[in-house]
Amino acid sequence: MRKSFFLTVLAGAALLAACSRPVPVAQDGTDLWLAAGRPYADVLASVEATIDPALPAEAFHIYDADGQRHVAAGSEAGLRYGIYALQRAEVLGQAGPGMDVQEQPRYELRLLNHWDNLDDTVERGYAGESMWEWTSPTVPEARIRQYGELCASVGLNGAVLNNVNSNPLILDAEHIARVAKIADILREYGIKTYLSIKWTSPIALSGLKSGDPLNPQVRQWWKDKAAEIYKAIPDFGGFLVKANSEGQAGPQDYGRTHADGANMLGEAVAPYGGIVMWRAFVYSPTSPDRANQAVEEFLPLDGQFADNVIVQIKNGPVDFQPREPFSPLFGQLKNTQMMMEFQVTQEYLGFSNHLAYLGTMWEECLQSDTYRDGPGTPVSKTISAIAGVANTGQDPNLCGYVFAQANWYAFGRLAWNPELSAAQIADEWIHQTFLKPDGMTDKAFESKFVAPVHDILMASREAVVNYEMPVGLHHLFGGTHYGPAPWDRLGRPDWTPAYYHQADSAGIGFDRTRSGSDNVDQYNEPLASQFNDLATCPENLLLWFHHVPWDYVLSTGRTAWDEICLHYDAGIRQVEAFRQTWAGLKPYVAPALWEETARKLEIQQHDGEWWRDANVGYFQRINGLPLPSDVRPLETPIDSLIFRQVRSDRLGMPIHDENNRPIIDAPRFRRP
Ligand code: GCV
Repeated sequence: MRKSFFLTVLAGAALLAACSRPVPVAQDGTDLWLAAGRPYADVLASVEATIDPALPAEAFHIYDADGQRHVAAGSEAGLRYGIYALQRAEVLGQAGPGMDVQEQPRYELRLLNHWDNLDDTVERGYAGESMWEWTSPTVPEARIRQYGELCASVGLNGAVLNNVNSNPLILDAEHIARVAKIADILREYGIKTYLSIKWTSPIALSGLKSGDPLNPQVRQWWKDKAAEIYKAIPDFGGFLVKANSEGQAGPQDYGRTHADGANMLGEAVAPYGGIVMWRAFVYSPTSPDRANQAVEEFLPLDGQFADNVIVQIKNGPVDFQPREPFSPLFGQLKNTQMMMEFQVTQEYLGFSNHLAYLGTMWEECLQSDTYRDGPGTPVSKTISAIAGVANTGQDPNLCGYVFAQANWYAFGRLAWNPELSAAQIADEWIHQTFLKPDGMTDKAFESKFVAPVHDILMASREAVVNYEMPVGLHHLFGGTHYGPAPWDRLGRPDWTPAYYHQADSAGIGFDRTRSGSDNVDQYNEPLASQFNDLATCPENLLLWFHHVPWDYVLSTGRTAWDEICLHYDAGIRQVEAFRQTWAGLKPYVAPALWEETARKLEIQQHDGEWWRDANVGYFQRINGLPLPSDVRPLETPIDSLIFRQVRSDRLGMPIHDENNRPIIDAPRFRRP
């Protein structure tokens, strides 16, 4: 009797446990952050929607009145943003009775830049071939519609379809007709279409002898081309231009300035309301400091650009590194419209293999005070537009990795409102992307799943900085931009890590102080003096601005060498901790997503170990110093890493073995 009673109780408890055990909802990441909300059409049908011309065009107002939810907006686009905002609020549990939210975007231009080539490869793309499928006879309408919805849901309103290293054929009749088809679809989602142009297009397409922006024939050619494009795409946005940069031709080849070139194109598109985005990513191998060059070339032109020209500036002065100070141009140009260029695709942060949430990096940049108009002039207030280099491709989940989707989302949200915190955006993204398991309370989901994933996201960028290039080190990459190559000192100096780390037996770091390249003086006071002085320079930028002896003591009481070693080790420990956390999250995530992330995190850890072993091992060869006692020994001796890089596939994706370790056998670097 007693025994059967216990058996019954046990069986009951087991049943209860089974019933209350969460059951993950099947999902595979192909819905991105629109996974959790009600379908757009349902949300729209459930409200009283009105266009109110009194509101700014892209603004919306969600409110309750007369027992009914209303969404009023200044235009169809504004209404779409309002409906998506409501959908998001519903997912976040912020759409209860009495909801009253009014918003409008901070910047008028919120664009993605696609570095997609006409042969369907994507420069720095890690999610498969071009999502536009240039080589296919038809345009991929379903994918473009999905892209349109995703962009609109976070408020993006423009897309540059092709690579800034542009192929002139993008402007031939055949491609203009194809671009028009894409533009017709994107328009339905409030997205304007733009193109990157090649400076020498008049020569390549029509046999002109010159590309001189002051040559009347060249000017007419661009006017005629603009007329042809606008005939096919009446609301065409305009041109993005990479000129006199990394081998691309430009107006300087004809003795003219960036302003001459940009204004010539500006004049061609002005009659149609078009704009020109002129990139400030310029540097030549002969200058003593690549970080100085954008200011050197663009400051003298301040005030010379036409009204419909905007200068597009990368967030940092070098090139999308895991950590850079903000580009000093943001604090220097006062009479030029400026546009931020962030990189959503993770060219330098582990491609679509590493979990690196970039919201924190962009927040750091946008909120940096430039002191341009006195204290309280953050980068976000010096710019009037924003662009992100896209991380999309043909992969079914569009980004190659579910966690890479967070960066597209974060970029869109910050483009809409640069005051949003990276933490809030991370929280939104998790709730919208991952479906709550069946049989799990909201409270349990928050504490057991959302909170730990949030913590991983928020720590992830710093982990990458730690295991790739801590304490202000930068550009230690090999040619693939995936993996370390601190030994590389052959070829064009400013394309080699040795140019950036300047390590020798005495010390390490790039001297950008007043006794070095004087990059510090491109910043406004008090930043210039703060960066210049070792005692006040932020230590996470120490080796960006200073060359210090290996035994220089930081505020932690440790030497520069020990600090470098410690950070490398800490980065790997962080990724180990992410893996451990993720292992515990298995009961709450669909198997497909859990497996993918578990594998990617393992790759990330192994890659991190490679970064540490290569960099620490190499610097140790130079300084002969032992590792500090509290960091773990290196795993792979430097002799088997030096002068080697990872094997890559046709699209440039690194290859890992069956144990998720990078295959590092491709020789690239000849011994000096
Ligand atoms: C599109 C870096 C990248 C290049 C890129 C360039 C740019 O150098 O490695 O792939 O070219 O930036 O932004 O123009």
